Amino acid sequence: MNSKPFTRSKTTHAFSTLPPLSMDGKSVVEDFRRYFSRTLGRSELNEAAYHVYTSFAMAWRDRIVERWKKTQASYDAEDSKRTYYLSLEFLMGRALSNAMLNLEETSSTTDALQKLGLFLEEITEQEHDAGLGNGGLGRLAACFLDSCATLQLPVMGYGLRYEYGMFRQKIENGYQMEEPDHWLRIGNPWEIERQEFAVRVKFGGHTEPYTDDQGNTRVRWVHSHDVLAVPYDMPIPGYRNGTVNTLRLWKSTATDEFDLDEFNAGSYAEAVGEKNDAEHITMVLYPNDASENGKELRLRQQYLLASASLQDILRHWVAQHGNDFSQFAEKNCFQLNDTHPTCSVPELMRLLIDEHGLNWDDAWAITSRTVAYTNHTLLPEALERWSVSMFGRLLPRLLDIVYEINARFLAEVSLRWPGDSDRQQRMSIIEEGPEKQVRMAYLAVVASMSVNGVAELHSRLLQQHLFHDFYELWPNKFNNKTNGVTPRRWMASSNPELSKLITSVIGSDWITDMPQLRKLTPYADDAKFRAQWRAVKQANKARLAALVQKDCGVTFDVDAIFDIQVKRIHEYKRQLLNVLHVIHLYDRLKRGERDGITPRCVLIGGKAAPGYQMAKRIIKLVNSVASVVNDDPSTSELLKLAFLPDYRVSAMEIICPGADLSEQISTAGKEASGTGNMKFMMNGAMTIGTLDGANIEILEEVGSENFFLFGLNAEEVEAIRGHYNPDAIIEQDDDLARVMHLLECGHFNLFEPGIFDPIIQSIRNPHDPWLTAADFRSYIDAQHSAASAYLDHDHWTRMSILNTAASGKFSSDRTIADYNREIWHLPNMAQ
Ligand code: 26Q
Repeated sequence: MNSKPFTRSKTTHAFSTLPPLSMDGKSVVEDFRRYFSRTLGRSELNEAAYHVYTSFAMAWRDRIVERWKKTQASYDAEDSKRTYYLSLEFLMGRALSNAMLNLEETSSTTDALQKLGLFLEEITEQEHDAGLGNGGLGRLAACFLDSCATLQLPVMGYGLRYEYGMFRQKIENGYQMEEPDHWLRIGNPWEIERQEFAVRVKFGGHTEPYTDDQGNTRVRWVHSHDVLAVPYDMPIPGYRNGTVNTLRLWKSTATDEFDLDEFNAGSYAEAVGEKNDAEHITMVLYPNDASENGKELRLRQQYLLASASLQDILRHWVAQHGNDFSQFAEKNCFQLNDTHPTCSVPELMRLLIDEHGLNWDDAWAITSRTVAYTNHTLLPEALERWSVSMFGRLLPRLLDIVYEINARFLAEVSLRWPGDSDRQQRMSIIEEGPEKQVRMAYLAVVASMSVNGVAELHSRLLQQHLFHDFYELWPNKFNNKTNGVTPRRWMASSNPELSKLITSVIGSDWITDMPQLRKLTPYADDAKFRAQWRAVKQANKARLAALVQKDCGVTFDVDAIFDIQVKRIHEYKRQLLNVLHVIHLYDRLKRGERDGITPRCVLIGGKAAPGYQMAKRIIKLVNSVASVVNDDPSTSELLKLAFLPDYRVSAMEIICPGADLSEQISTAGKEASGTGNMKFMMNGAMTIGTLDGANIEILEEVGSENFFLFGLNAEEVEAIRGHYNPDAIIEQDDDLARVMHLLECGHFNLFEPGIFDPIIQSIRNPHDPWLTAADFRSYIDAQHSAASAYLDHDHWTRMSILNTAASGKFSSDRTIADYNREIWHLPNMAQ
């Protein structure tokens, strides 16, 4: 498939000596005009908003490509160690404003555009979000790439180029509707197709032994149905440092050989049908952020990513080092983003043994020293398992290898704990039972040199529960890497006014050195600074209110407290608890209680997995309560509730700067980390939250006087199970009883009787895993404290400043520095 190089290589040399492009705004805009009128062939600026965006992006892309080539050439020349971040999801959002921020100041471009009557904001608005992820895990991968490039680390992302990203969410009659997100339809100026690096990936067929030239018995994988994986590269620019890293996304296509037998038999359509099957693999992102267990197409996606990426990496290795793998483990690291890319373990073994002739022990020494695994969940339903029969049918050679890994591993277990057959069964990578399963998390743990959770509590729970047996065997493998988010996108780019204000007092170094934000602490006592801070917050609230008006038709008053919960809809995240609080406030207002009530605007947003009925029902409840509350003239002055449709990265860029109160209210022990909590904190929101995930570390950094804490902790949650009695709690709590009564009498669903019965039952269920009723009282009390605190604007603004000042730990630069210091050991590659 490789295209032929030109024979006269002097031509290539000629390109590397092109003069650098000017960064002056005028010359960027000149290039933009050339792309618009000559390359895209358009003439009227005002009739072609999308083409304006594309040609402007192309002008910036040129400037990135120069730096990109240089960076990659320097990595090759230095032959430094590299890390590959393997992930089924990269939730990149928009690229243009990020590219402009990271490359250079943008003011001169803004001026040059204005001379043409164009506004930068209108242009950037044209870009479609790259929504190639579900939520936290996918966005984390995107923040990590930004930090790796900013820290000048040789890290490359590998993922899938889904034709359709995360579905678009519409709300009809209060219900979620899903629409396909064909984000590539109008083209993507940020990707470069690399046909020349396409690779073949095998599926199906079977394995057979054979004897090679040297008389060794080996195995080959035959009669497979192959597909072609074609890479598309996206540039990842670091913050003003000349580094541009790569995100390589695979698209599946058919190989060019049609099935000749079928073709000759006249089955043209069947032969072409096979082409379709191949193209289906990367057609769509699975929209579940917990589980969609056992779907064959999902396993095909996972293997395509693993196989294509590893072949690509090994090709590059062989081009540089020949077939000598003695230094491979010193020079390469694979970070697995959850178990989704864990096929990489048996696939690396297969490639090293079957394709490169290594023996088992040498291949295992390489694999087990290069792979590292990050876990993102404790929820049992989210742990990946594949039926052995499907796995073997689709990936027969990999199943052989998984069995061999397991046999050798169990031998090690029985050496350590002789005769403990219980433990062997518990730890086996293959789960026995009527339908045998491959436990992907165990495979990842066994093969990895490092296993990490994503916040202190989460990592501790992994060691004490999910992976306890493994922790006893290999305590040193286990570690924590508390998540972080990039301050470039989540402050500098999305909150320019706050960034300017911060920079005016402490300088701009905080953008790449977030702990410097601590220097803001004394300014919390400075009345003038507080006034400026509040003015910025009010302006950001106005921007958010405009979005809510446009997308929900609900009017938010910027003087009210903006109380916000945006994240995937999940029972463990307890959007339901939030709604119960809104109903409680509504009830109090209806009872005529007005004294000391703080005007409040509550915003909830997020997508439910299309098959998750309870989550969809919760969305309906939010919308039903919203229409009652907002339409009631006796409450709507003081209380508003809106459900924001189609929550996505670009919406969060407007939401988090405008938030006063950040809802982080999951049942303790269930949210691995959370990352939205960090974005809100940086932008000066106060958190109302449980002792869960990274909330605990946020509380530690900011102090309990600047955080609204409530609820059971993780130990208490486990201790209460077995004697939890929600009916008794409801009976003893007047406020909760009244809220339940409003729900149960159908006040919010007069025309659709019974639709909320499953929700009511879940609250009253003694086996409710999320313990909604248990935390109701302390949640209401914490909300009450927040509301009172908000009435004292000066005090609130003080706390807001202190939250930003304490948020330095939650930069993904710190997280990546931790990964690098303790796992990857990559050199800094200043350009
Ligand atoms: C699994 C099997 C089949 C199809 C889909 C999936 C699947 C896809 C996505 C399972 C899980 C996910 C995503 C999980 C996720 O986003 N977890 C979140 O990760 C964040 C980053 O570490 C944490 O902050 C959150 O706490 C965690 O919920």
